[in-house]
Amino acid sequence: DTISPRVRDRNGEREIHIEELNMTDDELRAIKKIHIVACGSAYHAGVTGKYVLEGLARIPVEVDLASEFRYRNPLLEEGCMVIVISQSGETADTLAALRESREKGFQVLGIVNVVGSSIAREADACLYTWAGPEIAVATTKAYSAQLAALYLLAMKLAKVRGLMSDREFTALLADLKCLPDQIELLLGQKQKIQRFANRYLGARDIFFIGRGIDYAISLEGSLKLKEISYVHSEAYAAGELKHGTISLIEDGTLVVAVSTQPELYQKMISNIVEVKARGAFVMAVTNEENKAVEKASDYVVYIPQTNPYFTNSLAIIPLQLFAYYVAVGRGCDVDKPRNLAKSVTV
Ligand code: F1P
Repeated sequence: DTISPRVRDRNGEREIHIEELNMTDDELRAIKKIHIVACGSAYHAGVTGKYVLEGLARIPVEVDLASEFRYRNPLLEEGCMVIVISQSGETADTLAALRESREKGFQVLGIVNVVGSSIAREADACLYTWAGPEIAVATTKAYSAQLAALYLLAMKLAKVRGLMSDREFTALLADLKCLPDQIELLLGQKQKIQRFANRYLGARDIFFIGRGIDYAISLEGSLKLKEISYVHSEAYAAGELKHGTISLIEDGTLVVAVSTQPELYQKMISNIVEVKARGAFVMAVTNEENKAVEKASDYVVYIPQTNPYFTNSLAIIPLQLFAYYVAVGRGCDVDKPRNLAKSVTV
């Protein structure tokens, strides 16, 4: 049940191991609902987690910003497990959410990178992401590792709940194990993405749209761009466009359309057509088989074939590269984004 979240396990460090959870199958089967609480990129990993956990394990999942959760006296139902996700394990709002949940008698699982951190120590169970100590302020590696941890948890829950056979589990695990090499392949496209990013160094606004799991990745792509390049950016669920957002599209506005879910290809093409009709320039991030999107958009980046539940791990790479090259092109120090701290402890 292991998967390396890293591009390559260069240092021989540890891999995420679902058995580290230390929860029995009966305990896992008793979970009726999951409440994920986190901040920033960890929250975005949680939004992806909601789609994957609900899809594979058929457990209802709510995702909350820790800064909201802690101040609204949240209602947690019996049988609910709280999952807090945090790279540092020290984020004040996330830690407060953990403490409040435990005080109310709920079991808390931490998905944490820093060993021995407050969240790791205080959670009832902990799944370490083992993304290494050299974490950037604008999380990239830890985010990928958080996704891998959530996939594994969803698969484990699906298996103990009798929703996934051993064969299906093994097949999904094989797809997971391909991700590091597929990420390497995507990194090979960095020059192409740099050339594209260079056209947008002076952009005023950049929008990201997607549906379902692609909405989750749009949120993270937009955050990465904002935090390291200081270009204003928003992410929208593509179906929300016509409820107001469409008025923000002007001639030449870049819209990044993420479309990795085959059952939603057609819907996304309609959204691409809608924004193009208002003058947008559309960069699509999609699967190779989705040739129709190539016709509908102005620029395409393809991601390698994987299970639809895992596409965020691949689609995030071109979005991170895009944010990186816009930032570098604008002369920003990507390692020290202004006003941001590696962990927010107050
Ligand atoms: C949460 C977070 C990071 C972000 C930045 C500020 O931290 O929002 O996602 O990149 O470092 O804090 P954590 O709880 O995951 O440590």
